[in-house]
Amino acid sequence: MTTPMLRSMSLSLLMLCGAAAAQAQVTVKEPWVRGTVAGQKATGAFMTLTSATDARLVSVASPVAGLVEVHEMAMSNGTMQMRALPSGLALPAGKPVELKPGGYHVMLMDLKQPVKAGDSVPLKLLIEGADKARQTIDVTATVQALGAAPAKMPAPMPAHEHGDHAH
Ligand SMILES: [Cu+2]
Repeated sequence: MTTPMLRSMSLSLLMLCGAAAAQAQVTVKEPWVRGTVAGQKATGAFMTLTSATDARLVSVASPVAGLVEVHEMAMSNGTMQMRALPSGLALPAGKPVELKPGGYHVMLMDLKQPVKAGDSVPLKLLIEGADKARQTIDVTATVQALGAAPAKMPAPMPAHEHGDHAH
């Protein structure tokens, strides 16, 4: 007995915005923020971004944090380190870009107070299209408990407590 296979339709990239003033059309999926404990001054925000056209995430702002940066993680001399992306995070047309623990993330620093599971954290994403047109996207991220991380998180991430963090 064979299982009928659905042929995956070849997704020709349906650009919703043709000629008209091309605001980069960006979809934000499952935004969340890792909860913090008392005294913790930094945490990460995660989501999946898909832009219909080539664009980049230039910066992020949030009222809960004094400073917000877009970070990447990379292996350096055998240790996982993170650093700010100086020119933002590229969002290639039609390709989901995942921000997740252990990978790209939005770094919320100088937290004004702990963020607890169930809280909502507003994030304002500044997106720049290939034509340099900028727009902001308001996102509400839900805080998930500190331990609720997907497995890949490199334990409590000492770098997130600043330390050797180079800004
Ligand atoms: Cu970071």
